[in-house]
Amino acid sequence: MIKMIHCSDIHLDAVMSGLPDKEKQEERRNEILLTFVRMVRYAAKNSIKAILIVGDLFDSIRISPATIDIVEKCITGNRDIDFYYVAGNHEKDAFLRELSAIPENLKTFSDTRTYRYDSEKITITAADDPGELNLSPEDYNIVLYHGTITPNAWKGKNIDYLALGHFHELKEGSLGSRGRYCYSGCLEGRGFDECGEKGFIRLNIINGIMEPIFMQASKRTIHKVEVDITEANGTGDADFLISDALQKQSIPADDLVKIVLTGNSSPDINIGFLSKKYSDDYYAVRIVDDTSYTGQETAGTQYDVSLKGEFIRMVMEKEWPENEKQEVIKLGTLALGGSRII
Ligand SMILES: [Mn+2]
Repeated sequence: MIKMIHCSDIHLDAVMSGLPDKEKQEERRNEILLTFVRMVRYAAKNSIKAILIVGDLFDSIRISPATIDIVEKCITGNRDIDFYYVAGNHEKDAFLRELSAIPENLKTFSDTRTYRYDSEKITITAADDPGELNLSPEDYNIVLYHGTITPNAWKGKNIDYLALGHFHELKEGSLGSRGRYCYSGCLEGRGFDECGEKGFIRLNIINGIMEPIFMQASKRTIHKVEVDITEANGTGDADFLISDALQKQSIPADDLVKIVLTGNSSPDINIGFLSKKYSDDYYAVRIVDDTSYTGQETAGTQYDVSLKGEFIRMVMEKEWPENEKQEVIKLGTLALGGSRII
């Protein structure tokens, strides 16, 4: 049996702009690096033979000296593990340029496109295009690719496991009669748009049969909690509904919470107050108003850079009677929110 890890989109050194203060931004930046280190330690402890890093290991072409140092030590300090690395669209060639030397166990695909574990008949190939693949049906073929795929284009190529990077959510699917593809998602949610469990894929390959297992790895999870506030007649009611929704999920105080308000909005919900209140209960909280327009919020929304804002601005410019404008805005924003109008 051979054991591997598939990970991607770690985005080391990313700025966590969604967090309220600089201290927490810095803390999260370090936590991402620590989670990467923890994953490598897990690999060493569990006799993992290879770590497949499918792009966006770093967030940009600017990598801090401390981060490059830690990553380099992770690789050189674990000579038994082969680190396979393809660059992502974020870091481009910055990682390899910043290294003082390319460690022997860092497989970059710059000279060799396919590596092979002969005893297990396993190949690992980096692909830029499915058309360039020429894989033997006799082997167990793993292909690395960072980007968006059309699964049909990768079928019939003798791929057993297409290890993907680029999307930050776990996503997998079939490649027809042989093989499957998988986006591992990122190791840590970096902002409130990256909710849910994050981690890596552990691959156990035995005699050409492989079982991928998702391993939760993040230090903190970003939870998404939707709260319908249609019944709320003010901030106090909304507070009660939010509190009720949060209590139904046992979210650790160390985690982050994105509270999405849905339904029809009521006038005068003080989101600032609610954000402040719940921020004391968790590591960080973001309240997002995703309610539909009910006639009271034109003044705020019309300046939003959203489809809803765009729509309201368009209607407000018309020379229609005011009550007709309000009716059109109401129906239009309900439709944009996915509600049934009739
Ligand atoms: Mn990415």
